[in-house]
Amino acid sequence: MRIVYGANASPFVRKVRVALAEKGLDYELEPVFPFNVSADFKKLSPLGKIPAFRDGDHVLADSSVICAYLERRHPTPALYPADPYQYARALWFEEYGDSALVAVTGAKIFFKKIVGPLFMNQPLDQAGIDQAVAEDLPPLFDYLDSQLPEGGMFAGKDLSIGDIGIATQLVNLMHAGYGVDGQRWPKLADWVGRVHGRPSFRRLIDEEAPQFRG
Ligand SMILES: N[C@@H](CCC(=O)N[C@@H](CS)C(=O)NCC(=O)O)C(=O)O
Repeated sequence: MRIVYGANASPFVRKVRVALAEKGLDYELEPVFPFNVSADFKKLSPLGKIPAFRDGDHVLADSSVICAYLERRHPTPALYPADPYQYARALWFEEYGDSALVAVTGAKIFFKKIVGPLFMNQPLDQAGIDQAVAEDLPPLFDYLDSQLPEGGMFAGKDLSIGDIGIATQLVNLMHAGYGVDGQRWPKLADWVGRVHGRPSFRRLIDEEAPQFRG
């Protein structure tokens, strides 16, 4: 029995769920809201962060660790390229999503627009959000657009963990009401449409969206 522990709005939980879906693996989602987690949850995730994962007797934390485990345990379809350089690029873009991108799309936009006001009774900081959208996002999108081949993926020709790691952060951006301007970043906008259109992402986006309309 596989269990993903976490909230479906988390980009890191979504990264694991998309990897599971791409590999055709079933699982249950056990809801855990981050921040002030229980002592029992910290036995699964010592840093108290979501996601955690159970595969029978095996327990893991951290989306990157969980995805790497899934790849070794269920190698096909591969989400990590065989070519050494493309493999490293896939890891790089996963890391870029997990660090640089989430710092803006997560902390400065999704959290301020959705999590704080809707779930934590915090006032809306629209000026802070506007500033992040106008000043912090464009350099990240400039870089990402520059790294994509026309009609392609971030690391080799097939979907990889690098694509999933970037695309999952952009789902949160979309839930907050923002997107990638196709006039300014045409390759990135085209790529995000293709990746978010895959059944693995589409199903989760449709599941998550209703809770943010409000
Ligand atoms: N490196 C971790 C990051 C996970 C993470 O930051 N999750 C957030 C929710 S999106 C969390 O649990 N935050 C609570 C906290 O930092 O205490 C991973 O990839 O799983």
